[in-house]
Amino acid sequence: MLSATIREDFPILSQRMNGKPLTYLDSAATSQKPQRVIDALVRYYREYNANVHRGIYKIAEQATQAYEASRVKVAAFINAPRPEELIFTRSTTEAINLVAYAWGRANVRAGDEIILTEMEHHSNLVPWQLLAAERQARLRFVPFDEQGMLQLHEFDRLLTDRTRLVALTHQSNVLGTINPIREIAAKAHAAGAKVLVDGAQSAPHMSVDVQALGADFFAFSAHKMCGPTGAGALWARYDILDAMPPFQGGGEMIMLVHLDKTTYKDPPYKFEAGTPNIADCIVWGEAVDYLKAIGMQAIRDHEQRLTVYAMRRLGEIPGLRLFGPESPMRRGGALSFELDVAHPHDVAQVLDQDGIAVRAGHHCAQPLHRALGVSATTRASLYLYNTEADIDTLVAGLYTVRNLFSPKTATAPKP
Ligand code: 7TS
Repeated sequence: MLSATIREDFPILSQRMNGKPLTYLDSAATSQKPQRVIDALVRYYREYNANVHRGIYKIAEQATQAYEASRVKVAAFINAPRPEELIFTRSTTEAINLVAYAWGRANVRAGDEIILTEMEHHSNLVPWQLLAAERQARLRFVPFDEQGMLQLHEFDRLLTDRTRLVALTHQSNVLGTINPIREIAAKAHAAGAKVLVDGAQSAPHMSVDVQALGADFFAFSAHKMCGPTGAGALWARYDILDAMPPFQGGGEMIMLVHLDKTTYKDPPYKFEAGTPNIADCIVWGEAVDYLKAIGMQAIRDHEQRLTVYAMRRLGEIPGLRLFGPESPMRRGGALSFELDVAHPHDVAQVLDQDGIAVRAGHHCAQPLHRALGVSATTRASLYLYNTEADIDTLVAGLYTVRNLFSPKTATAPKP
């Protein structure tokens, strides 16, 4: 059980929104930050702000040490075999673009195929479209069924000796589906393909072991796991990184520069051109310490219990259709739904008046919504600081929406 005082770690949760206590249910978009993460950010700027890997004065060494210590923590968080395999980026989006640009251009040729799924976030779709157009490669898509589960027989059919890469999300940001990465990776490797896992929605919510998953690339963001915005990472196996050409060129990624040619540093520095996002990368380590102290299994268990409760309570609301797997074992706490009487944007707007923060729209997954046959959904997404009381507030808010848009069929939540 998570401690009941966890909410107190997050100062924003005691704020009011539109005169009501804030009920924050949009952690799939970004998580809130505990006080110690906020403090660590201020401490960096107040006490040891300096560029990394260059100064030989005291605070520059302190900043470099903290930056590299954070790399070690973030790498260990996903059980990476070596910290040098973890490249700091701006976000999941930048990490995936790094792979598409640097690895993709060196390894994908005309006629090659990349397998994605129909449930991808645009950041694990558009970079591959750009690469495929440039290389005359072909994208193939694994569909999902009415339960929001990938149709693995279709994956088996699409996987051939032309497949260079299988790139898919670990956990869907809309359906909540947790995909069977280990099984997919084993098959992909047997076919000679590499596997990229979009971990933006899994790393914050479950214990991740990139070695056990069998991934070759794993991308994730600090801001969805209690860390700051503007920091993310790409993990990849060292041999793959070592063979990859750089992504961006510039300072700090070089060994020797002549006017006509340059030799590069070893990974990870080869892929970290220019001054990195020092402050936020350092503070990400603080967020990792915070999550680890609570325990990722405890967080997963808490969210699973809350998801069961939320699914039951949402299921009581007339005209509400929830998407994604019915089994809480197969999903995380992203709860996307439609309500027959109101458009998702209207739902979110009415909820906002009650201090409830949810997201409405396509959640950067337009093809997924097309496959569901809807243009938009309302999404409530859970994290460690949410409680049953938040769900009750959401459910009461949804009855308000119902009764506002359909007064003739006015109903009330069950006591
Ligand atoms: N992949 C998945 C599965 C995501 O959910 C997101 C962000 C990203 C990639 C991109 O992460 P970023 O940190 O680079 O932006 N998802 C969401 C969302 O669902 N609502 O806002 C952002």
